[in-house]
Amino acid sequence: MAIRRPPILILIIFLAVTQNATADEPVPAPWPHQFHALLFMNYSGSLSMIDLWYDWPNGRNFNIIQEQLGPITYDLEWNNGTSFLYTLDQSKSCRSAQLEVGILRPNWLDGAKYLGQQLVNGFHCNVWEKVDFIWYYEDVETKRPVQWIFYTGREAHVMTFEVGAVLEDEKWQAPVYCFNKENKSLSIEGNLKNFGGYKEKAVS
Ligand SMILES: *[C@@H]1O[C@H](CO)[C@@H](O)[C@H](O)[C@H]1NC(C)=O
Ligand SMILES: *[C@@H]1O[C@H](CO)[C@@H](O)[C@H](O)[C@H]1NC(C)=O
Ligand SMILES: CC(=O)N[C@H]1CO[C@H](CO)[C@@H](O)[C@@H]1O
Repeated sequence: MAIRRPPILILIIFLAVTQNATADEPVPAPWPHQFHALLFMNYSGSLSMIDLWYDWPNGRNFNIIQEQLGPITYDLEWNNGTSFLYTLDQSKSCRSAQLEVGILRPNWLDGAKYLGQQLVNGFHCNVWEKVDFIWYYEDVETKRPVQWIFYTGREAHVMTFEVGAVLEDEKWQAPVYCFNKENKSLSIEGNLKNFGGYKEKAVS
């Protein structure tokens, strides 16, 4: 079910973007079309590690979430809006969702509001804020992301950032029980929700 943006909204977005783009302010680097990152996550002291595989040309995005001393959750998103959230353990849990938008576009940070520079964990960063939803910190010199923080306080610290790395096709196959209607035990939490909220704001 596609959402049609009314023309007036497009005009408002256009004005907001052009207004922000003053000549001397830096803009965030677009995301590389394919990359692998290891993220150290902290949500009010609840820690996890995320293996993030972003793959724009193939229209897919994967978050493999290791909770501290806990389970691994696989959060697989396709650009057609279908998402699968599953485990590969005994519980064989899987939940799928149909979102109105696909994965983040490489230029999803376009129009972010520049907030200046800040020293973050020893990295000299440019800082932007996007739709009161996410604060994004990028290394001034290398243009690599250093961290992003959601409005909920959930922090992602970028530990590695391998441009061009691609996960093999067979790893993107959701398990067979994802296509069985009775497996609904996982709730849509964690990372899916994080960017899901951003995307809802971006289209609404
Ligand atoms: C995680 O964040 C909390 C604040 O929400 C902070 O007190 C704690 O030190 C952080 N833990 C780590 C390991 O960074
Ligand atoms: C979206 O693509 C995935 C992967 O090819 C597929 O499993 C899923 O059924 C598709 N969803 C829709 C709504 O077509
Ligand atoms: C939680 C749950 O219902 N799990 C079931 C998912 O489906 C597989 C078979 O495909 C069952 O073995 C699990 O018990």
